[in-house]
Amino acid sequence: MTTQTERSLVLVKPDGFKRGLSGEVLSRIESKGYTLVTLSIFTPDRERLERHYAEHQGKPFYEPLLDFMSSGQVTAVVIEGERCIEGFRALAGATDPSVALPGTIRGDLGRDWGSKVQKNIVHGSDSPQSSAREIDIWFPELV
Ligand code: DAT
Ligand code: MG
Repeated sequence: MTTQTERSLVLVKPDGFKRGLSGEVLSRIESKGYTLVTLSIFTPDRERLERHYAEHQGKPFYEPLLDFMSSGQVTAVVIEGERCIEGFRALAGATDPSVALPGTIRGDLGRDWGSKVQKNIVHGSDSPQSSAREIDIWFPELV
């Protein structure tokens, strides 16, 4: 069986960036064997975040999510490697950091802070379709 090289969009969210965890996240990605394609640090604006999180529009955590994600700098990264989309999701762990397994980024480094949105350190694309869509949003020059 052969698998195609994939790319995934990874974000170190404002909570992770503020706590100085970008290097830790990048280190886990590189230690796993994936490569870094490109990286950028900036505070995302609402328009970009509305596109990125379109699937969540209308959910109770949507507005808190946009407020949180636009509250500070993120490290946006494109990673590459065979099956890196599911591989990074496995490194990241479950969405809720209280139940994310120890050994995962969210399980080791995240916790509940009592806010309306879960602050869980990282984002990773969840499918090849999402990855293509998200890389176009965050790094249009790569597409
Ligand atoms: P993931 O980031 O694991 O792909 P998601 O796409 O379902 O999760 O949701 C996007 C983000 O929104 C998630 O990282 C944290 C937040 N979130 C999701 N579900 C939530 C909930 N039920 N309550 C609070 N925040 C939530
Ligand atoms: Mg998601």
